[in-house]
Amino acid sequence: MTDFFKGISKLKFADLETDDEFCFHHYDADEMVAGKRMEDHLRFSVAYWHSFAWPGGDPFGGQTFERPWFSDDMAGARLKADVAFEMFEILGTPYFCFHDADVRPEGSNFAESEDRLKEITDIFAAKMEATGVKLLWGTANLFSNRRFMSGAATNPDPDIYAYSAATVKSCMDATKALGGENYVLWGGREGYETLLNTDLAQERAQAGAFLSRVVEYKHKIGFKGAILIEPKPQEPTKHQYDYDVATVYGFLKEYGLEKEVQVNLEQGHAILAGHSFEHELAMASALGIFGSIDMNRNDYQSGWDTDQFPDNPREVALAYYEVLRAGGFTTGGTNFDAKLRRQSLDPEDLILSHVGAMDVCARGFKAAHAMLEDGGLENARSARYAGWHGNDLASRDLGSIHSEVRGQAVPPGPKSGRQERLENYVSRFT
Ligand code: XUL
Ligand code: CO
Repeated sequence: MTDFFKGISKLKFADLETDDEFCFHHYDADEMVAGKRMEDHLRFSVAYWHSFAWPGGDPFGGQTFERPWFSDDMAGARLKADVAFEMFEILGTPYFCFHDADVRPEGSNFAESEDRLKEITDIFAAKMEATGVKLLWGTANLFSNRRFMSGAATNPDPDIYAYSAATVKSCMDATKALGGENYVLWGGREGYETLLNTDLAQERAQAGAFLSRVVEYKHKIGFKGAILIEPKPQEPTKHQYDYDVATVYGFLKEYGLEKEVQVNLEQGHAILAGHSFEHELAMASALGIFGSIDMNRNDYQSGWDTDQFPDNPREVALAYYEVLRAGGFTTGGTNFDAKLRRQSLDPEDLILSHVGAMDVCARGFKAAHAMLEDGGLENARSARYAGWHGNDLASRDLGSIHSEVRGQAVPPGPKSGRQERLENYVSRFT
């Protein structure tokens, strides 16, 4: 045991009556909803990078956090792993996610970096066995190191493509070794800063080839998890190729990968793309590529990806409503890709930020389930499209439709969309 979280023991579900901060008020892992435990519905996951690797910088200032494991050696990486698993146990979060760069210091060359990743993978395996904590997804950090400044798969330099491919292989190997349920690709630098130096067609072809090789490798090693792309429109690049769900779907179709790859959707990324989170979820579900979620919010004023813990039950309810309509999670889960504000220095902040997020998610999830069970929205939706049920109009030619419409004595009139009534309905649950 480290002493980082000293004095904080495993959190329990209490109830709304207590004002004790160090317990859950809405999230009861064992509560049964629709025949399934809340823990198994929500599948919470802690993001290793934000909680344990992020130093607290912003564009105007550097590190604010001082953590005992912040060093560039393996001793720091091992201590970090100890603290991370202590936090998972305190929170009772069943999953975590990581990038290679979060968990091991960079080596002097690829081989040394990979050997270090393997050493940490073995440490994780033992800790996962001892605690029962599982890996929701693994991923490669192909964006922080300066070698990736002009892209990874889409870099103009083939040597960087090769380095990226080797890195993804090593991270897929680590993810498989740890029984990871998904492998995520977030293309932070797969985009451009200026069109003036960019060959879009070339970069797109490189991205397509890269993803095809990833899918081939998945099958070669027998990785049973899902491959997920995480869309984001921009930041850090001016334009990112995996802009949003619709864009990713077009790309997958072009390379014949729409049955092989799904999406990991992040609330803040949806907002940056000019969508709501529920839009992205509904779109992914409609296209059959919904996979998993990063449940964090953006500040609506700042216009960048602030990665804050969710705090809005209504927004969360609308998101989980779409998750439930899509059938709930299979390999996916609720990953908090969220970081503390840089003034939140205390170990307690790390715990309580997650407690609040888990409670808000539980509240939102239960509201979403109640709405779906009540059926108010689905009945209204179904009634709205009732005219299409059993109707062959869409397969008829324009000429036959034209003759029919010409014969109408009275043209069809508009019908209310009843938006406010539906919003009022949602307010009854949230
Ligand atoms: C960046 C982001 C990443 C991915 C994993 O905006 O969301 O942390 O989730 O690389
Ligand atoms: Co994310």
